Amino acid sequence: MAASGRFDISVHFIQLLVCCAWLVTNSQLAQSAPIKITFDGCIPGFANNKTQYCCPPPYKGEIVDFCPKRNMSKPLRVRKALQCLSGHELKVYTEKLDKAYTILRNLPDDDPRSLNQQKRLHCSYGTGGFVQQGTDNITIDIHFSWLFFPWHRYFIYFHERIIQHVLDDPEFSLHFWNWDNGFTVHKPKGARSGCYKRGDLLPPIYNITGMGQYQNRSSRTKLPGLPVDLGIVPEERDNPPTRPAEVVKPRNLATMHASMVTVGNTTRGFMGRIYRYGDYQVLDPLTGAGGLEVMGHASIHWWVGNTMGVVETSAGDPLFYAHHSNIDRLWNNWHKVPGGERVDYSDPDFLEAEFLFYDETATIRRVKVKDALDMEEFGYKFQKANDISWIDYVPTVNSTSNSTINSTDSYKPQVHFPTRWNRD
Ligand SMILES: *[C@@H]1O[C@H](CO)[C@@H](O)[C@H](O)[C@H]1NC(C)=O
Ligand SMILES: *[C@@H]1O[C@H](CO)[C@@H](O)[C@H](O)[C@H]1NC(C)=O
Ligand SMILES: *[C@@H]1O[C@H](CO)[C@@H](O)[C@H](O)[C@H]1NC(C)=O
Ligand SMILES: *[C@@H]1O[C@H](CO)[C@@H](O)[C@H](O)[C@H]1NC(C)=O
Ligand SMILES: *[C@@H]1O[C@H](CO)[C@@H](O)[C@H](O)[C@H]1NC(C)=O
Ligand SMILES: *[C@@H]1O[C@H](CO)[C@@H](O)[C@H](O)[C@H]1NC(C)=O
Ligand SMILES: *[C@@H]1O[C@H](CO)[C@@H](O)[C@H](O)[C@H]1NC(C)=O
Ligand SMILES: *[C@@H]1O[C@H](CO)[C@@H](O)[C@H](O)[C@H]1NC(C)=O
Ligand SMILES: *[C@@H]1O[C@H](CO)[C@@H](O)[C@H](O)[C@H]1NC(C)=O
Ligand SMILES: [Cu+2]
Repeated sequence: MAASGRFDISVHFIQLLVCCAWLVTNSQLAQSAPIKITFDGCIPGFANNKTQYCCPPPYKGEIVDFCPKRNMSKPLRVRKALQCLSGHELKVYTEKLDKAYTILRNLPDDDPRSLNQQKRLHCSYGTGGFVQQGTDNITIDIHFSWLFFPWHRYFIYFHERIIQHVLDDPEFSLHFWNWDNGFTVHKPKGARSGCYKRGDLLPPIYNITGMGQYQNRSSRTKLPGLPVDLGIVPEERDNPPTRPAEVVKPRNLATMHASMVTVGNTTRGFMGRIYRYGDYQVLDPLTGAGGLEVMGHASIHWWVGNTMGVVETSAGDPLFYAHHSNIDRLWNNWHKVPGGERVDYSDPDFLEAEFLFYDETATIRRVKVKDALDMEEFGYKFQKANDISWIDYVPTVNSTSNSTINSTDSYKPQVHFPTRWNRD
């Protein structure tokens, strides 16, 4: 960040005045450049010691720039904590998920809005399937770097729009799996709309056999009353132990405290490494990711297991989107945790990085990281939840995250596919 400090102020200034303006000059000035994605020349990716075939279907239309813009005459939609939905609202939401995911599962396989294609897009972005625009063979991963939070914000936002479209329900919101909160507490005095129930169990509405949002998950998820384990570490990912509540509950708190408060008290510690044009993707989360991405986010993927447990299929489990809705919420709330240096990167190579996504009309939209940073522009907010449980936690047990994250930025270049492939 230091090297580009000179440009930070001006870029922020321009950003305030013209959201969505396409800056063309700063990257040359900074003698570096942002990463840009093209779907052309998509190649098979590589993950979990296997070649992964997940390129998007051929696209003939035009790519249309997209910038989220809040409609000021509408209230913000509220993404709520799943464990606090009840009665009629719970029933209606359960039915909406069922209908939406049944439709998405049944769309033709080459429709980019189908659940299968959304899964494959995440797979391409997460296994080195795309090559950086302007390079021959430098592949991209949107994990383990500063791209993690903004990319996933856009990804689930477009997913939400696709669901709104197929349900013809513009108010549909991706309610979140509040897995970070293991404690039911009394509503604080004066609090109105918050959720103060524990949320660290598998959300029951994603576990109804026969419904569209159901997925066969690991044997751990079949044990009623077993809380999630945020302490599953990379070495355990293929065969995570099932640890009981008395072990995981205190450690989950310590892990959230580390990810959000201590390890996460700097931009690097929370958001992950700097990642510019020409940088190689890393395969080791511990050298690139911020605290929450590894200890919290990844542990949940491994705890749920089966399709959710590996990058090439995780976005094929509808629970992915409720999980990432919580990640999106935690990014937003991180800025408000007291202490430390809690600002997003302001480096132009971060702000100007570009991604492509399919919208609800199956049009490819080009988006920029800088337009993802103000969440309210997307037209939603999150219900308040019991974050104070881990903010105020005084560690008495070791978290997993404070010992395993390596925030040193050096890493080994890794190129997996020296030859170009055609679309699979
Ligand atoms: C990766 O796959 C190759 C070939 O399929 C195999 O020989 C090798 O043992 C595998 N490595 C690991 C770590 O599983
Ligand atoms: C903004 O919201 C209002 C009220 O729902 C609606 O009438 C209007 O069409 C919206 N404007 C845009 C640009 O979507
Ligand atoms: C569900 O997943 C488990 C592994 O967790 C597997 O053993 C089982 O065969 C799967 N069941 C079905 C119906 O696919
Ligand atoms: C999820 O559903 C399965 C199948 O109905 C059931 O066996 C399991 O106990 C449920 N999981 C939880 C956590 O209740
Ligand atoms: C972050 O926390 C660590 C210890 O947990 C401390 O040494 C460091 O000074 C803190 N950094 C900031 C910017 O507050
Ligand atoms: C790591 O965990 C230990 C034990 O919980 C704690 O004493 C220490 O302060 C933690 N370090 C950081 C950087 O959070
Ligand atoms: C916590 O971590 C520290 C440093 O890594 C270690 O010395 C200590 O034994 C650990 N404590 C527990 C209870 O595991
Ligand atoms: C962190 O990564 C750097 C660079 O890859 C390495 O030199 C260092 O030993 C690592 N530290 C730990 C604790 O693994
Ligand atoms: C990648 O491209 C560069 C320059 O275009 C070339 O020098 C290098 O050999 C290529 N690497 C591989 C592994 O193909
Ligand atoms: Cu991901």
